[in-house]
Amino acid sequence: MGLTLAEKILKAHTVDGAFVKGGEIGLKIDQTLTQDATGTMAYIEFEAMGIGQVRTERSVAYIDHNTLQSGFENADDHRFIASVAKKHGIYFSRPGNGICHQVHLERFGAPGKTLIGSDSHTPTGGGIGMIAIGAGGLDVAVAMGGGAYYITYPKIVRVTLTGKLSPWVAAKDVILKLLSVMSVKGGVGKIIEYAGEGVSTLSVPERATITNMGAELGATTSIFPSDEKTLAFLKAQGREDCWIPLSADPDAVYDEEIILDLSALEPMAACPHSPDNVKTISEINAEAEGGKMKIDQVCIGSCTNSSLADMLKVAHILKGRTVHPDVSLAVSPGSKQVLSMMAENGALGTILEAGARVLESACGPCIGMGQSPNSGGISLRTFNRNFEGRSGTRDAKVYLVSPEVAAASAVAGYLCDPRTLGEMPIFFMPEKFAVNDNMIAPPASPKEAGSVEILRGPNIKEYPKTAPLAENLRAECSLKVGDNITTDHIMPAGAKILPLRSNIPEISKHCFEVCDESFPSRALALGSSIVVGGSNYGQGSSREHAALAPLYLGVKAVVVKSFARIHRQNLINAGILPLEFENEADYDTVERGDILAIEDLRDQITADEGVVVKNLTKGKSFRTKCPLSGRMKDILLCGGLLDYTKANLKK
Ligand code: MIC
Ligand code: SF4
Repeated sequence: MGLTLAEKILKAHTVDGAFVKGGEIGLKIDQTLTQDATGTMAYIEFEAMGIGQVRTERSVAYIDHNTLQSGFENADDHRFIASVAKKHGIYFSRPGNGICHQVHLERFGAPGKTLIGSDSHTPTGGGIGMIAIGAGGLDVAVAMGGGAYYITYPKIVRVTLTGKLSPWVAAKDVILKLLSVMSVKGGVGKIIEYAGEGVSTLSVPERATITNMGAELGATTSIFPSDEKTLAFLKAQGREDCWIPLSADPDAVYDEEIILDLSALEPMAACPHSPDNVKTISEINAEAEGGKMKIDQVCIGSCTNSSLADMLKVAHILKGRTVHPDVSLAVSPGSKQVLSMMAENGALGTILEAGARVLESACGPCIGMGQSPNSGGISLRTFNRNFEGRSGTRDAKVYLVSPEVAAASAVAGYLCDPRTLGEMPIFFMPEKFAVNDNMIAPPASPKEAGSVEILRGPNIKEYPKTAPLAENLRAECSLKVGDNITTDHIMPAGAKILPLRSNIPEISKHCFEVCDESFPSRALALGSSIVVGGSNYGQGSSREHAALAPLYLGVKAVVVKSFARIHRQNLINAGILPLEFENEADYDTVERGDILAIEDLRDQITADEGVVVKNLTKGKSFRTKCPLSGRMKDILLCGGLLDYTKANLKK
């Protein structure tokens, strides 16, 4: 039986566990990436493990999220990461060099390699034929130390692309369509593998837009074959040496197949407040007053849509036009390379002339670092997430669209189908890109590493206290939330809170504040408590702070209908028990304030037969599932991955 493309790479990297569906496999990791918002904590953890030099082929630390320096905190974190990188053999991409996923694709990604990154959009690398997976910072720290990264052998979904995109229809519309078919939880436990004749019609940046937003499907990762298009991309970057052809065997067996006809797609948008709430532009306008949805803001950029090709499309649409007087247009090119090339070829001038506000090459508005919309504002964004409040304005309405829709709408002042602009401009991509890695600082040589001093600012605090899993647990339900709770609900980001990423006691004061402002003080006062939630709990980002803040606040267990992959792993890594209702109806029987008890917890975890939770207030019991591999059990029993790793290193 042949192998799928993903299976080929997974198999070549499996160093632990049997290569069987549903089992846990440990993967050798070739490359890692971190960004600054998760990186400070990841490097605090790396340091706590006491490992010297990284043991990967390539590890890169990017500064791209917390670039608004409205106090000393972010600058101190940047300096800390720079010094750790220099000391431990990690390449350091300086602030201004661009968004981690865009830069990694341009300068480091390679077909057939494995990459894990402390950011959920790491699967962007799948656009170039890598197995690239988002993970918590602690998992990345372990991989940097040479440890395997563990995943459940996923189901493999073949998405067969037929036909060819029509003019003005974009890669963004492909992934929006898939989100409308599969939903934000449809990809959990799956790898999405693209195949079919439509693949060769898509460039690497287009493929990367699609694999990037595979994160929104909840998928473990997404991957495209490595072909002539991949070679052309690598050649343009002067990196053709790392190209290898890669595709599935003709007799590969898939768990599911979805057929998507590219020719049948039309411009679409994900409506507030979920990436899978997808409608066509014409449907949305038809529902709006006067048949046109007026807009207040347009933001173009993010790791999803900030390539040179995206920027050139935008420039062509804006050429000779002016941004509508009621609209604020912000453009953030994805990397220094993209921005320099735009400056050289005149696209930057065109965009400026049209009235755009050009921002630095960073995440910026995508993570609420500035550009929050006006009250109740309608913002069109080429980004990947439109969760409530993420933009920094709680009552804003964010629509996710392609660069084509974004630019056309910025000029029109309302949500505009770009097909109304007539012929699509034709332009050619340069064969060679401007390569200048002067903003990527190499690490010190192993000889000099010893004398590199780690520079720590006063905002950098230690990892929260952990303890081995208790024998018996008796705790109050401190919070009950509904379905699809995102990590942006659990641990909000934005310009005010992000500077606290290396200070768990302070950042914890904002935990769950979107749902219930009194939660942090209540949980802290209780000392230990349990959170109850619905399905797809913890979807979205990889931020382990959504587990570390609850850990600090004394949350011992989270009982939900189902979990998102990375967040569940982050809870285990933090030593917090992730339980799932065996019977979802039991969710309705628990209320905030109920006293819950679990007896013989360690034995129940070891026995692997589920965990019984007694609701002492209601005088009832319910059963929960907690499927764990042997390794995961040991991690939980130890009190988390940090303690587990330290204990194993001692051995
Ligand atoms: C995001 O897009 O939500 C982030 C910010 O990039 C996160 C990481 C973080 O919270 O620092 C992610 O996607 O993992
Ligand atoms: Fe940055 Fe936004 Fe991409 Fe996250 S989704 S890495 S915040 S650009």
